Amino acid sequence: MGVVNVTPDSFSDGGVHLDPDVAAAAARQMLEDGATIVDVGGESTRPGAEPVALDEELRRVLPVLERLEGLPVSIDTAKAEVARRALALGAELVNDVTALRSDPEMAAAVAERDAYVCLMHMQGEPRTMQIAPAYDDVVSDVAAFLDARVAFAVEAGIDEERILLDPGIGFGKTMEQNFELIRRLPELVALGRPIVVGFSRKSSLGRVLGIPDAKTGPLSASVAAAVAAYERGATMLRVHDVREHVEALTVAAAVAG
Ligand code: HH2
Repeated sequence: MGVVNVTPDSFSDGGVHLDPDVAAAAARQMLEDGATIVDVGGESTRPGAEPVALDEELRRVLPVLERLEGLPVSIDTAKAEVARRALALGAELVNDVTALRSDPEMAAAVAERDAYVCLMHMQGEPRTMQIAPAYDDVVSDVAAFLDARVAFAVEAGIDEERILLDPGIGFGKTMEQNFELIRRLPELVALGRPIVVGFSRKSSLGRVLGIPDAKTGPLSASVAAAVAAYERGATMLRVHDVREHVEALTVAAAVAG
């Protein structure tokens, strides 16, 4: 999954794709480079981010979605109206980092179109989530949360076969907790739904390299995290640098046989 952030403030690529022509061209390049789908988002969820109003989010993403009609697109949003408009323009997947908790209309928006949905774990909310993340056991807690969100989604009329799950790397987690989630990924795979992992460029990848106040991590570290997640059962890797990840994952798949 290639990341196309149409925002001024995303943590690693804010402002890069604000022009819809530039964003659409980047998305097409990602698909050419081997992405299965591109994830278009108009609201940053980086630590400390402030929410974006509906009108502004629509203004950012709709021109990009219009330019990508007919191509495999995911919409990264927590707002049902944004999801509805994206699905009407052909998006196939709704990537909701709040796992259907933020907008009471979101589950219906997904169900009425029989769309795919990615349910992600987050402790707290972006503005404050990195202040003091706390768990009994991070992996069991995330697994229990995701299991409960699947039950909620199915109850709301979403076909279980359409659901993907994501541990939410960096969303209310310390560096150690992020790495533990990858180490013990098989415990999330055991939930029975495909697992999405988004470790690309995240700050834990800079911190583990010895930069305590890193805001991002380098490409080499992103690729290592993606391969480690793949080897532990991840189905989809959400990444900014598609070509390099496709190359690395092709090799990892060849080794796996
Ligand atoms: N991470 C980000 C945003 N959306 N969605 C899923 N399913 N999983 C993730 O790990 C994930 C996500 C944050 O990364 P990015 O989109 O690059 O930054 P920002 O939120 O600052 O736009």
